[in-house]
Amino acid sequence: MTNPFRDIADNAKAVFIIGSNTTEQHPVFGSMLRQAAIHRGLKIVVADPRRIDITEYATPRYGGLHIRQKPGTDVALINGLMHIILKNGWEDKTYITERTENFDALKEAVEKYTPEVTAQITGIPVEQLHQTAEILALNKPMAVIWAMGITQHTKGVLNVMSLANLQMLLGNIGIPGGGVNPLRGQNNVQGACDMGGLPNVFPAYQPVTSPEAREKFEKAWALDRRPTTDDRSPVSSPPSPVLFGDKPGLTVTEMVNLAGEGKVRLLYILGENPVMSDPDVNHARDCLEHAEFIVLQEIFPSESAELADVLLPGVTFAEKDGTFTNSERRLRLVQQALDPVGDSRQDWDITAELARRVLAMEGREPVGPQAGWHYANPNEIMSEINALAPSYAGVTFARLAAGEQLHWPVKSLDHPGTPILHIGQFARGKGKFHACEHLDAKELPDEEYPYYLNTGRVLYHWHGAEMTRRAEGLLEIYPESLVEISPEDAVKIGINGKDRVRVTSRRGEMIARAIVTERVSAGMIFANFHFPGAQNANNLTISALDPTAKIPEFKVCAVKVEMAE
Ligand SMILES: Nc1nc2c(c(=O)[nH]1)N[C@H]1C(S)=C(S)[C@@H](COP(=O)(O)OP(=O)(O)OC[C@H]3O[C@@H](n4cnc5c(=O)[nH]c(N)nc54)[C@H](O)[C@@H]3O)O[C@H]1N2
Ligand SMILES: Nc1nc2c(c(=O)[nH]1)N[C@H]1C(S)=C(S)[C@@H](COP(=O)(O)OP(=O)(O)OC[C@H]3O[C@@H](n4cnc5c(=O)[nH]c(N)nc54)[C@H](O)[C@@H]3O)O[C@H]1N2
Ligand SMILES: [Mo]
Repeated sequence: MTNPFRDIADNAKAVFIIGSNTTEQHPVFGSMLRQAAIHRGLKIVVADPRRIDITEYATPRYGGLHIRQKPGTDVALINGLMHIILKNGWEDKTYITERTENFDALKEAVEKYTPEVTAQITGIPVEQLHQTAEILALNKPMAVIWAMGITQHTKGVLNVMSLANLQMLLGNIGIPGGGVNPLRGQNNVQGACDMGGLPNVFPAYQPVTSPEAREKFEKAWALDRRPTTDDRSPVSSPPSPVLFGDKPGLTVTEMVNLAGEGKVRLLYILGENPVMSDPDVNHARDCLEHAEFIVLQEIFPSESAELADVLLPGVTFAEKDGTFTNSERRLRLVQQALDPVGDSRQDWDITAELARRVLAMEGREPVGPQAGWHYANPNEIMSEINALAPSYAGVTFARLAAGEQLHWPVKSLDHPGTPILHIGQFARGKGKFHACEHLDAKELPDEEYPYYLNTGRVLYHWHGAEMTRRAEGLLEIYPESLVEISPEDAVKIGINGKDRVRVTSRRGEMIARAIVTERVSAGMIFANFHFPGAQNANNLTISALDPTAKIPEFKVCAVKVEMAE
């Protein structure tokens, strides 16, 4: 997020929530927004195919609106809104001139997304498009908020660029109460990305393709060159350091497919449950079965444990010291509250020992000062982070323990952190508009598979639900997978209440109980991936990927629905 939660809740005049089920999936922020609507007149516009809970506050009574697009039509919707904004002269002309470039290309691209064309593609009435554009443009500052409804598409990157276009057009980036605000998912996924848990960057987003970045990390992490069996060089020559490759690695979605082709032979999986969470999971399981060796580091023997050759018991958040970085780039101190259970060990300690053993087996010696994997405690790891990741340079456990609220970049020990990004200037200098065109999703409903399948989560469970299916109270409230079906479609299918339905796609089937609800509109159903086996929506999903981000199209595929018995 460019802006903190509290800043948006206190300072935004309007928010545009697009593809985020905020009150169920980010309940703390969701209730801050709800409070702001009630107490200070924050206007909430929601663009979501489903009537999610936050839409109760996106009504004319609160000065807001809920618009329901067809799944996968967001680029057309956002272009259509920008078309109306430009026609009315509501754009921020000074901001565009001073802070952006490539505006003409954007203008040209949105020209053809007239309200009529946009209504045709998105299914949103023309009148509502006008109302939406007006609320978003005339209430400044306006913050855009999104989550997986925007990113989990084959054009997820185009969706995100379109939202950045909208915010630059309105001059809403780099100001309090505005910004582009993707809500992150897993509690520390932001921190994992910051630390280089991505295939193309070192910690703090320093690209592996950059010679300066590689040189810096080679100095810190280099090993001596491993003598190979055909090495004829004289023994007396000094070992030369192993250089890092300059090619980005694989994303997780690519690894699984390549395992199926025998090109990835070993997988070391930490805290992920692919047998539940991967798209088209029947195919994913086949691929994983092809891998020669799978190591799984977990806190429970999950569904994926059946595929693993070795299980390494890690520890839960309550048994750890360290930091989590949340969605607003704020570092939170995590302090161990419980002793680890049984033979389990700290996740970092397991990984470090594995690394040391591999080094020893290969007879390699660390050359760089930070290459030996000898950490006594998380504090030492944080010192290494301070030295190598510029945006975390000034983050220490001591500062966090003293109660400082540090949003990265924190450039030095006396730097106060950066709650709002891009004030005055963008990281790249001028903000660049990207012209984006609407593209259809990979698989759309047809005669044989007439319904859109939309997938996601519910309030009471967490993904593969290894943790939440162990909580009795939660299971009492939400004991099994439910498939949301509209009242109109329920009549067509012949469902009467909570009957069991069989949902089929080109890739598999799911059998679960229906819940008849106006949360979904006619022609689409919504299912989750919290329960294993036949109840998992990922039996149905498609593994089509966004070409740049390689994120799967979890939000759109085609299915048929019939009574199961
Ligand atoms: N209780 C609970 N909370 C969680 C999680 C959990 O499992 N349980 N998971 C966490 C994680 S890792 C993540 S990533 C986040 C996810 O948080 P969200 O992205 O908010 O959750 P999803 O259920 O994926 O729902 C996305 C929203 O997008 C809408 N949507 C579907 N298709 C489209 C579309 O084409 N366009 C638009 N604009 N919207 C669409 C859906 O109707 C839904 O309201 O939640 C986090 N919080
Ligand atoms: N159909 C569909 N599929 C989806 C999505 C969707 O919207 N629709 N969303 C996708 C998204 S956004 C996400 S983030 C993924 C989530 O997919 P996963 O990451 O596979 O799901 P989790 O259930 O969160 O798995 C985390 C595992 O880590 C373990 N764990 C928890 N804490 C620790 C720890 O401290 N140490 C270790 N070693 N292990 C730990 C838990 O027991 C759990 O089994 O699902 C994706 N799949
Ligand atoms: Mo996520």
